[in-house]
Amino acid sequence: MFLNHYPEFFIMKKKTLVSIVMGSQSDWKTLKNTEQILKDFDIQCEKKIVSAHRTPDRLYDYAKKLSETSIEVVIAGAGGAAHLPGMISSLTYLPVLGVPIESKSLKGLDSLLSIVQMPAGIPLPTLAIGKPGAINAALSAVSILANKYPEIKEKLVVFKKNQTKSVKKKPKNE
Ligand code: RP5
Repeated sequence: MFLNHYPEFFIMKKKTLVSIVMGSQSDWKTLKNTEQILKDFDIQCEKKIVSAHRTPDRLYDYAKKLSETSIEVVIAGAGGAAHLPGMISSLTYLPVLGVPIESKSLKGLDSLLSIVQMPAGIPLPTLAIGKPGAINAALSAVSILANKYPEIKEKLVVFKKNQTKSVKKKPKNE
């Protein structure tokens, strides 16, 4: 009976549903925040380094093979001339969420503009620069998956309620 109500829950437990992909090892300090949120929701994810410019063949292989995997959402982070998320979006039908990494020279404005300014026809929902974007990309993936997996939806509802409760009505004196 329980199985009839939550069939997807049991499938979800075994499957890797999210792929976190980054242009460089240096992006991990931002995207580890994405992984942490997904862990909090018990969502399995994989992590990969794929550079649009340094490893173009790896990028093509990765994106083309996504459809043969259990992945349902891709979170792609890159910095500077950040072409990775857009290229992945152009090569797959899966939803791809872009995280602009805060770059050294331009504080991530370059990353943001490279990711967000996609031509019509290649969708790439783009989050904020840096850690807030990394966290919200994970929560966006949670929202997408919540439409299909009741267990994830329940956790998301609780998360939002707790977040609201945690905001004090008045500031504490310091
Ligand atoms: C991009 O270049 C990466 O996404 C990274 O944010 C940036 C710098 O890479 P590293 O020089 O730190 O490897 O491709």
